[in-house]
Amino acid sequence: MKKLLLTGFEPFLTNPINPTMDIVNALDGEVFGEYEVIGRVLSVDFTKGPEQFKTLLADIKPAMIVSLGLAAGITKISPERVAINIKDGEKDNNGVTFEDAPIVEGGEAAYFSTLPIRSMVNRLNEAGYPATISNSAGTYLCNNMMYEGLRYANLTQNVVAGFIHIPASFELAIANGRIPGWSSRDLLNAIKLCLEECVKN
Ligand code: PCA
Repeated sequence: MKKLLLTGFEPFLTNPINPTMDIVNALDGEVFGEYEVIGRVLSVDFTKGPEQFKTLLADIKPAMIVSLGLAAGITKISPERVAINIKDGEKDNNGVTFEDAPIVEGGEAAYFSTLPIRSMVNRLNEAGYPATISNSAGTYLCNNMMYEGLRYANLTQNVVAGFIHIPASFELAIANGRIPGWSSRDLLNAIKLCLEECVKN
């Protein structure tokens, strides 16, 4: 059976919870079409995170890579359109920051997602879930992992990759106090619908 690597992230910055963890743990071992999901949680660390991700890619040899990240404050499930070759912004969980730095020295400026981002948004909207395509994954760890996934997909035959940002869960919204949230059940259901669309193509 083909492998679908589904990644999430640990908590970071001011977020004591990362709802992507529960989703990837819940879907680990599930089957979607011809794919078995391998769910894994990555460190929010510019050194460790990409290393863990590359080790998983080498070990699992996935045919599909779907990475999830929390974007605290958004209200809609947001499949990302593009990853750019830049690291910049806030401290990672090891206290490290970058400014205007490339992820890969001399690498491609950007990669477009090869997941069916429009179909995912349409499917979610039809199911009653707010969703939209996002045109920037930022310049933090999420963009970094999306870039690495698409770089791998570009260097490897028959691999597709991409990234989906999700809103906070109710639990995180309560802990934070200033951001909107979704129920964990709806977040999980929405990602299941996204994966159903991904495995159709
Ligand atoms: N979101 C962050 C990194 C980890 C996560 O879940 C981001 O959007 O870059």
